[in-house]
Amino acid sequence: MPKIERSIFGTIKNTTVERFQLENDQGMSISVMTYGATLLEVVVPDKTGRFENVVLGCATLAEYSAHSPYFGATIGRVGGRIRQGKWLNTQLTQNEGEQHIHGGVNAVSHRVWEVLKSDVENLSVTLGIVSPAGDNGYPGNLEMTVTYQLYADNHFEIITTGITDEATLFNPTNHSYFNLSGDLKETISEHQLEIGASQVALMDDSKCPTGVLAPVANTAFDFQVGQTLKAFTKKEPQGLDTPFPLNEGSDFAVRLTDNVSGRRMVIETDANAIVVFSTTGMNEPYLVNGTRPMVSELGIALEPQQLPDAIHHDHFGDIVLPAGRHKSYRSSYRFDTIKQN
Ligand code: G6D
Repeated sequence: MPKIERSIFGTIKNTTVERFQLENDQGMSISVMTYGATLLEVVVPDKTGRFENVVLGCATLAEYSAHSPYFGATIGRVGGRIRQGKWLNTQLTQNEGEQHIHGGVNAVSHRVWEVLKSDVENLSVTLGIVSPAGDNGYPGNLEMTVTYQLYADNHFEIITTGITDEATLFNPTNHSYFNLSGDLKETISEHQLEIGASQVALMDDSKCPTGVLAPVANTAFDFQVGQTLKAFTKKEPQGLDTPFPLNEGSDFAVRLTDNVSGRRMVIETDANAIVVFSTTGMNEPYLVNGTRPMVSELGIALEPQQLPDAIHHDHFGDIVLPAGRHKSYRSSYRFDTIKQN
C-alpha cells in the first residue's frame, strides 16, 4: 500500500520543521520537509533492485540553514540571477556582488512552509508560504504552493504555483542535485547527460546571460546525443553553470544515465529552460548526507525554470505575474533502469 510517514525533522527559531516520506507500491520513496519546501531524499532501485538515495542533502536542519547550497530547495520568487537586481524602478536585494540571486537573502528556500495538504490517496503533499510585499524588494504579497506527488510508475512531479495581489516576478525552480550512483558511491563525472536543447544561453563574467542564444552544434555544449561530464570538462574545465533553452516540442528536458548502477532519470518540464550546475571545482569541508565531504562533481543540479534574467531579455519569456492571475509550473522526474553494463 502507498503510504506517507510524517515526522519531525528539526526545530528552527522555535518552529517545528516536518518531514514527509511518500512511498509507492514499488518501494520508491521521496522525502520532503517544510523548511524551504525542500526535497530531502529520492530512493530508487538500481538495475539489481537495490534501493538507494540519488539526491544530495544534509543530515540535519542546522546544516541546511548554515551552509546548504540550496540542496533540494524550492527557489523563489525567482531562480537564478537578475542583473544588478533591477526590474524597472524596483531594486531587489543584491546578494551576489551586484546581482540578485535565487530570490535574495532568507528567501522562501530558507523559511518554514505551512502544510496545506497531505493526501495518501494521491500520494502527495502540498506546502504553502506567503512572501510578503517588499520581500527582498519584490512588490506584491505572493502566495506560493509546492506540491510533491509520487506515482506508482516511479515518477514524481513538482508543481509550483503563485498568485499575487500586485504585479511581481515569478520564476521558481527546484534546486535538487542528483547523483544516480546511489548513496554517493561515485561522483557524477561518468554520468551520461542528454539535454533537449539545440541552443545554449551565453553568459558573461557576472554569470548573467548576455541575451545571446547560440547553437550548440559543433561546440562542447552539445548534449543532444549525450556525453559524460568527464568528456565535457576535458573541453570546458570550468564545468557547467549554464542555462539551456529547451527545444519546443521536445519530449524531455534532460536524461541523466549512470551506466554502472543502471539508473536513468528523465526530466520533463513546462518551463522553457533547464539550468545545469555541475558543481565542478566545488570542494567544501561540509558533509553531504552526513557521509562524505562535498567534492567536485559530487552532484549535478538540474533546475527547470524560465531562462534566467528573463526580465532583461524579451525573447527569454515573460516572468511578470500580474495581480490576481494564477501561475503554475510542473516538472516531472521519471526513473527506470537500463540493462547494459
Ligand atoms: C545556481 O547558477 C547557480 C550557481 O552559480 C550557484 O553557485 C548555485 O546555484 C548554488 O545553480
